[in-house]
Amino acid sequence: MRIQKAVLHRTSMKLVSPFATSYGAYHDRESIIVELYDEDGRTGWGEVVAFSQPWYTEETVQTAWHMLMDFLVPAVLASEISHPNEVPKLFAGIKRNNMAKAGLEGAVWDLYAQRTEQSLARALGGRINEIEVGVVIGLDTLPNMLQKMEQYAADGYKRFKVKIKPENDYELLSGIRKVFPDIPLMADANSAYTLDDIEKLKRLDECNLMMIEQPLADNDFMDHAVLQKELHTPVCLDESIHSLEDARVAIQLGSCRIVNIKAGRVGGLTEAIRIHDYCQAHHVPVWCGGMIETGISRGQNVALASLPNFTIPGDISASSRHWERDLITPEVTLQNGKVKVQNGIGLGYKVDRSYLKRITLQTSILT
Ligand code: OSB
Ligand code: MG
Repeated sequence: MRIQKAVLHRTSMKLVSPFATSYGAYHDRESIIVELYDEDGRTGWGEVVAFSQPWYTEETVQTAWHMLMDFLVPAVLASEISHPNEVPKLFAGIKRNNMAKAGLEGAVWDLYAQRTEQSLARALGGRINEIEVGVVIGLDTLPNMLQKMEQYAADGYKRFKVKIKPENDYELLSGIRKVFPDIPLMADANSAYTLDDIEKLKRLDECNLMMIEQPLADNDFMDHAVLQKELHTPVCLDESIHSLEDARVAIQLGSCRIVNIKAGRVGGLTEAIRIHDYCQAHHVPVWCGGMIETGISRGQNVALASLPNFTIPGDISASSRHWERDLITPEVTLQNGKVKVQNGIGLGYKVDRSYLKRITLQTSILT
């Protein structure tokens, strides 16, 4: 296929409620929606999941816009592509900027699935028809977090992740355990600890967590390995894993026992599948992380999580978890705590163009 045209939409959507992590709180979500046209007039959709500030990775919406405009889109427009796994090779001379790359590569996957008349899930190698999912509760007071958990449990969520930080961890988690003694529960620190906090982290073993996600800094493979040896609770790495190579280092060093896969963070679905396959071969379970994304990225996550080694429910909540109205139809919904994998051709969700127009701040067309 040849990509004839790319349209970049810089958007902003308001969250239904503020979302707080150890880094700070979000009220609005800026993103870049990528729309690609092939030579037959088909359109494929992708989403850049970088945030407005570089707290989660080094990228921002603004850096991604620059990378797409000046390097990545021109590389894709200039090439004949027979399979989306060729897209990372087109970007081989462009270092990192994984989220910008993934936004474009995701749209090529959508086009490829359409051209080969299969669902995105099937094109990626997915097998199952519905996936188990979980929900994330941002940092807040214990009573507020408990109230949210009651509400999400009533919605059908069966796995819960809570954000923690050193000033708010054991009390919070043991408080949750008093009310929900057996619920599948995990905690995400977003790198808020150092190895000096090891005694604090060891105490969390009492809370019977499925895992603790990214306790230490993103480049701290060695310290995570030391920590994992001391903890009964499995460590899961999120921010540390930018590539298959990072996953290999983490698993070989014993830095984690579980890997969180986000296509955006690793440069696209192709690399996500490679990490999935490597983890599967090494008996390391994976799950699909979330980025407070619109339905385009959310829909890709649903497809990705249908691969066989995604054995732990991911942060793939319903559209309504973050949005009053999502960018896709149908929206992602829960049925008995599960999400159906779309079996229509391509992404399987339609982009709501009139809503896209309403949330767009800036558009750019490249040919
Ligand atoms: O660390 O997993 C994370 C959201 C934004 C940035 C980083 C993370 C998260 C989440 C997922 O925890 C929240 C969601 O998408 O509902
Ligand atoms: Mg995380």
